[in-house]
Amino acid sequence: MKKAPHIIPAIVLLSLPLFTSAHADDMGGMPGMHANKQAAMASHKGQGTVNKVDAAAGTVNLTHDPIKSLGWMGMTMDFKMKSKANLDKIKVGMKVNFEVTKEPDGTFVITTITPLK
Ligand SMILES: [Cu+2]
Repeated sequence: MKKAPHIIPAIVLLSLPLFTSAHADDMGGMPGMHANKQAAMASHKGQGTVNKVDAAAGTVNLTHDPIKSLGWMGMTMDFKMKSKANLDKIKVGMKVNFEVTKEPDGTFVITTITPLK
């Protein structure tokens, strides 16, 4: 709930024990959104603001704008980083550009993240 306050609470409550990613939750009720292979392979560009950086875990919490190529609405969520090294220059409060891809296990991973200029 804290990560994605706009998700319908009933869905969050039902889904939290089963999924760790906010998108696994909110897309569970929208079959087809993330199901096509093109979306799984592609890199999707997003923009957002950094709320939290966990360099040790290699995760970042972002409030991101809608990402049309994924059918995502804007939300606040945790992302795993493809490489922890990408977090070197990322600080809390920064506006960032990022690219996200879907891993075979269904999680969304940030491949690049750069401060907005
Ligand atoms: Cu999201």
